[in-house]
Amino acid sequence: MGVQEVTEGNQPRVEVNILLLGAHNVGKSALTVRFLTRRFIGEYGDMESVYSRIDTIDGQEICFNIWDSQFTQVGEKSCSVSDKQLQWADGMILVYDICDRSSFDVSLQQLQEIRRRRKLSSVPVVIVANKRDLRRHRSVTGEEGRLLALSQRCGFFEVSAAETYHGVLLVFHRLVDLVRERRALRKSSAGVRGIVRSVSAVFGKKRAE
Ligand SMILES: Nc1nc2c(ncn2[C@@H]2O[C@H](COP(=O)(O)OP(=O)(O)O)[C@@H](O)[C@H]2O)c(=O)[nH]1
Ligand SMILES: [Mg+2]
Repeated sequence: MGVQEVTEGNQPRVEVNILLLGAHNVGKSALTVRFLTRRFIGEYGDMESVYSRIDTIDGQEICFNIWDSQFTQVGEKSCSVSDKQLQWADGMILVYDICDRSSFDVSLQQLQEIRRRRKLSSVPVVIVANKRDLRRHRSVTGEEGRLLALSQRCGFFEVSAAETYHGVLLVFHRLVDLVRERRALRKSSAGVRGIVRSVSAVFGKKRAE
């Protein structure tokens, strides 16, 4: 897990591994490319890859490692998120297409799968409703997306990878905030556990007498 690699300003660079999930054709690659290059190119092919980009946010260097995954599901009940992906990711972006109802179902299913398999170290998730520019053909309302996010403690954004860079940028930055909050929380609770342990080591004996 990665807060390492000292940079010039003495502030350690923060590494954040972000996994994009969601059904086929929802715009995972479009969102990734938009974030990396600020551009929308239209056709992306079916490449699966991990990309990196370094940004400075509030004086802190952040290295985004982005895994643009491909949706594969063999059988009805088989897993669509691999163990490797689950272990690798510090945070996830779950994408669906607002015009494709079945892609919304896939994101619900993937979310349940993630929550079930990474129960002990729950991972921050941001749900992204993409293709907002096509809202005339919408089949999933904003409320449905927002409710799903609320019920599962996820962030939520409705965006258009085709139309704007800014909305996409917000998604990635929000996820990084959540990941860093989670790390700080884990660190401070580990600290408290350490104090409790040393206090018990000193007083434990007395208490046991
Ligand atoms: N209108 C519109 N089309 C989009 C948007 N995002 C992606 N697409 C298109 O949807 C198709 C699938 O996108 P892609 O990124 O390859 O989806 P992936 O399979 O989830 O990686 C491509 O033809 C994209 O140009 C969007 O926000 N609006
Ligand atoms: Mg793709």
